[in-house]
Amino acid sequence: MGYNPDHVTEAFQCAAEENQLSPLRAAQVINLPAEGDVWIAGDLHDHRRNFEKLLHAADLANHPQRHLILQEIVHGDHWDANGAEGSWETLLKAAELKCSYPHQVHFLMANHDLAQIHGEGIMKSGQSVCEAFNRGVKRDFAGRSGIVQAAITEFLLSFPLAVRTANGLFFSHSVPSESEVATYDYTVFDRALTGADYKRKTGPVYQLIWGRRTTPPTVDLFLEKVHAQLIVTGHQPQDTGFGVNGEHHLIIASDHSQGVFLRASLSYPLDIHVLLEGLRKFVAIDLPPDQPQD
Ligand SMILES: [Mn+2]
Repeated sequence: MGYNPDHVTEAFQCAAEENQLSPLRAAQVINLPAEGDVWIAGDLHDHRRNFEKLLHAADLANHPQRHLILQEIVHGDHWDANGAEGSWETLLKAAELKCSYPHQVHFLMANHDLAQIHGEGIMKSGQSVCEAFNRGVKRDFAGRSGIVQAAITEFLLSFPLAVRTANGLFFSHSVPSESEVATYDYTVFDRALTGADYKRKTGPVYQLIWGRRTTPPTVDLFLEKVHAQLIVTGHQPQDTGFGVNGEHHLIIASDHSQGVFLRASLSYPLDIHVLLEGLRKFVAIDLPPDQPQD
């Protein structure tokens, strides 16, 4: 396999530090500058070809005012016969990308990240994806897997909860469920977190990243509380790549070939129609022939 556990550990540690110390970060939120553009993918779930396409198209090296937001990178379809799952490898590529472009690459905390941090069960075909992920790390790092595992946990814990823009966009993995929005603890974005914030069902971090099927009027209330005009989330699967939930909420998915990513200006006025024009399907992106296939 050829991965050096020390180098891998260092890459995850470097990326965690860059996440924590970003000058754009205030508590749990990244505030993007009002110039350039932002590209965001929905849930990736180790879709390696889409990840390569996204990096190729975004061309960060030649667009220093472009920001790229990634979410839910772990837990995909690369399983071996022994039930080990290999998404740590794409997570490493994302960490290396953060180290190479610390001011341009950002992450959003997602529920699969939190499950992996806690080592608790999200099941897929009767198997715990978190245990499968750990088996993948053990398989590939043998006696040194403990230190790699710890660095991965630190990296996932360093993800901010939200990214916002000066022109009214708010990005988070999801929004709290219908019944939670009115009483939600909105201070979670602006302070240091404690164990209680992550707690199953009752913690505001948990509620933010596990919420589903929130109705448009309730999403509007959430937006009012966070002082934003539009929200883009992942989390809810989208067969056609995206879904529009009312006039202010766009949901995107990036874990299949019909998936999409979004490009938006950081300086021009936006509404849902402008946002929709910035969607791009992964099938429309061609990779040079030497790129890895998925
Ligand atoms: Mn999710």
